Amino acid sequence: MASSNTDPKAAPAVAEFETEVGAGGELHQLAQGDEVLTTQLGVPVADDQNSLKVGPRGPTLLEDFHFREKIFHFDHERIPERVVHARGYGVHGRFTLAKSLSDYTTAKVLTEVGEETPMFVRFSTVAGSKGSFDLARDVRGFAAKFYTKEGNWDIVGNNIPVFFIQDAIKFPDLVHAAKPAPDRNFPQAQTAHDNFWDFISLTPEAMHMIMWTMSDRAIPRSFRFMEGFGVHSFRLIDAEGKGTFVKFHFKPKLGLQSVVWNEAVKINGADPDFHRRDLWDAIDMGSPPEWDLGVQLFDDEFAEQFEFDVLDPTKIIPEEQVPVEIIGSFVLDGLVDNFFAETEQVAFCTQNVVPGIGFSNDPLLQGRNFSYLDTQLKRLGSPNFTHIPINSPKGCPVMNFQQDGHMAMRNPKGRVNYEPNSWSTATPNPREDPARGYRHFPAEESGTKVQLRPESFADHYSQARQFFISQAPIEQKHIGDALTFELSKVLRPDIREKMVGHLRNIDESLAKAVATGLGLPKLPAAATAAVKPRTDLPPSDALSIVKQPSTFKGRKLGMLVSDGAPAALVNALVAEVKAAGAVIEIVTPKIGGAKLDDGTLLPGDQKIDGGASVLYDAVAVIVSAEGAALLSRDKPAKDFVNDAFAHCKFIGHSAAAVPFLERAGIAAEDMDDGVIALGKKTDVTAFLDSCNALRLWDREFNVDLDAEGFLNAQT
Ligand code: HDE
Repeated sequence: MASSNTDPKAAPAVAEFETEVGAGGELHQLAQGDEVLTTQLGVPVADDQNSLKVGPRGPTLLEDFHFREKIFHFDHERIPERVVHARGYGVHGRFTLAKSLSDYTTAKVLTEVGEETPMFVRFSTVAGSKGSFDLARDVRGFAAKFYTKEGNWDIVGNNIPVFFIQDAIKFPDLVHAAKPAPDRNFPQAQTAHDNFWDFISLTPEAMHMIMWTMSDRAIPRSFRFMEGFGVHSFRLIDAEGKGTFVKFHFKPKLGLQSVVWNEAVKINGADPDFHRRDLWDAIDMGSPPEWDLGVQLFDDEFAEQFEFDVLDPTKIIPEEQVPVEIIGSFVLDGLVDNFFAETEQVAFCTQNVVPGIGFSNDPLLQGRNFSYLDTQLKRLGSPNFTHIPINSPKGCPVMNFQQDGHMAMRNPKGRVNYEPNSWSTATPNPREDPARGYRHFPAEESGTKVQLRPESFADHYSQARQFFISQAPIEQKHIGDALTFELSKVLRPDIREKMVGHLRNIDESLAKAVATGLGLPKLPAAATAAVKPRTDLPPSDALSIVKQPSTFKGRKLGMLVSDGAPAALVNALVAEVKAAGAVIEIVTPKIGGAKLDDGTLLPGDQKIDGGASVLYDAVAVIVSAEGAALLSRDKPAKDFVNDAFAHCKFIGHSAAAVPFLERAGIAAEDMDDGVIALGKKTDVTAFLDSCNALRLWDREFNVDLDAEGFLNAQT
C-alpha cells in the first residue's frame, strides 16, 4: 500500500514510506528515496512498529534502545505552561518605519525610515490554561518581538491600555483570584466566580480595568480586529541622554470588532479555536492582517500637569489630549513552521529593550522587569533560552563571554572567556562600546525607602467613568449585561452588593441597571472613595468600538444553501463577497453540497450542524421552497437563523426562504432593516453595503430582556 501526502505542509520532513504486510503478518516499512528513520543519534531504525521481545508474545527487552529513547523523549514533551497567558498563538511579521523619531531616540528601529524589522507576535488569553477555548471573556495578550539591528526589543502588551493593579506585588493575588479555585479547580478561563469578584470588590484600583474587561473589548471577534497597547509609559532616549515619555499603540487596519456574549458562549462550543483558526486562515489565504504602530509622546512638563500620574498603569492618556502619531506599520504574514518551537518557546521580557528605549518608574513595569526572566528560566529550563532560534536576535551578532549551562548552543571558541584580556589574536574578542552600547536613562532619584502608594494614584473611579460615558448606548448596555452576568455567578450576595457600591462611583445608571439585573432589593451605598470621583472628564470617542469606522472587508459571510436554490443569486453573492474583500463559506444540509436550480453542484464548506451562524459576521439564506420546508424541520438550521437574528447580524435571503425564517422564530412583524430580501443583483450590492455596519445594534433592544433594565436606568 503506498501512502502519499499531497499537502506539502503535512508532508513528513523525514521520510515517506511504503508499508507492506510481510508473510508472518509483521509490518515492514520500506523507505522511498534516501530518507531513513533514525534514532536521535542517527542510527537507522529497522522496525518502528514492534518493540524488541523474547518471541512475539514474550516480555519486552530493556536492550531496545530505540524504544526506550522514543518513550523517554515522549514522556518529556511538555514544558510548564505559562502561569498566565498560557493559551496563545504566534505568527511572524515585519515592521516598516514610515516616520523617524530621531528627535527623541537613537533606536535605529524607530529612526531608519523604510527599514524592515522582522517581528514575532504572540496573541493570548490570560486566565485560561493552554487547552482552554479562545472566546473567554478576558484580556488578550498582544506581545511583539522586534528583531532589530541593535538587538531584540519586546513590547509585551495587551489589547487593553490599562491594568487591574498599580503595584506588581499584587499580581499573584490577582491571578490566583482569577484562576480556578485551588480546592475545586474550576471554573476554567472565566472570571464569573466568587474569588475573582471578591478580590476585585476589595481592590478599587481595578475599577477602570473592570470597565474594559466587562466591555466588548474582552470578547474580540478576531485577533485581527484588536488594538494593542504597551500600557506603561516608557522612555525614548536621545543621543544627549534626554528622555521623552512614550506610550505605544497598535491600531488594526481592518478596524475594531467584537462579538456579543451569547455568541461567544456558543462559539466556544462550535469552534474552541475560533481566533487561532481565523488568524491562520487569513494568513494562509494571503490576506495577512496589518496594524499601524503609533506613539503618544509627552514630556515631563505634560506629565506634571496631567490630571493623573503617568506612572499609574490604571490610567490612560486620552488620545484627544495627546494624539497617537502613526510612525509605521506591521504586517503579520508568516505562519510558524512548528507551534512548539516558536509559539510555545518564545520568551518575551519587558526588559528586552534596545539603545534609545528605556523604562519609566511605573511600579507595575518595574515589577514585570523582574518577573519575565525568572519565568522563562522556569519554563524553558535553562539560562540559554536565548539560544533557541525564536528568541535569538536576527539582525545583529551576539558576542559575549557568558558560557555553559544547560543546553548551551553558543559556545566561545579558543581560550578566551573573560574580558578584559590580553589575547589580541583571539576572535571574537568583543569589548564594550560606550558610543553604541545601551545607556540607561540618567534619571535622578532620591527619597526615603518606603512601602507606600503615591497620593497621585488614589483616584480609582474618574477614568472608569470616562470610559463608560465614552461608549455608545449599546456598548454601555453590554457593560451592564456583562457585570450582571458575572455577578449572577457569584454566590455571595455581599460581594454582589459591594460591586454595585463601586459602580455607583462610576455611573449611577450603570449601578441601577446592574442592581435591577441582579434583583437587588435596594441600591447599596456607594463605596467609600479615597478621592472624590470627577465627573468633568469629557468622553473620548477613541475608547468606543462602534464609534469607529467599520468595514465588511476581512469578514466572513455564511451562506446557507439548499437543493434547488437559485444559482444566479448564489453566484452573485459569491462574486460580491469576494469583491468586498471578504470570505464566503457555503453551509449545506449535507457536506457533499447542494444542487442549484441550474443543475450545478455547489460543494459545501460546512454541514449545517458544524456551521453555526456564530462563526460568521453576516449570513445569507438562499434556499428553494422545498429547501425551506426541509430546513424548517431541522433544529441546527433554525438555530442558524435565530442566532444570527439575536446577535444583530445582517441576514440576506431568497424569497422562498421567508416561511423558513418565520418557522425559525423571526416573525414577519420583526423583520427589520437588517433582514434583507435578495432578488436582483442590486439587492446583493445593497446587502453587502449594509454589512459594512457589521451589526444592526438597534435590534438588540427588541430581542433582549435586559434591555428593559438598561433603558429604565437611563431615565
Ligand atoms: Fe505579564 N507575565 N505580568 N503582563 N504578560 C507573563 O511571562 C507579569 C502584565 C503579558 O505571549 C509571564 O512568559 C507580572 C501587564 C503578556 O509569551 C510572567 C505582572 C501586561 C504575556 C508575567 C504582569 C502583561 C505575559 C508569564 C504584574 C500588559 C504573554 C509567562 C506586574 C502590558 C507573553 C511569561 C507571551 C506573560 C508577569 C502584568 C502582558 C509570569 C509580574 C500589565 C502579553 O512573567
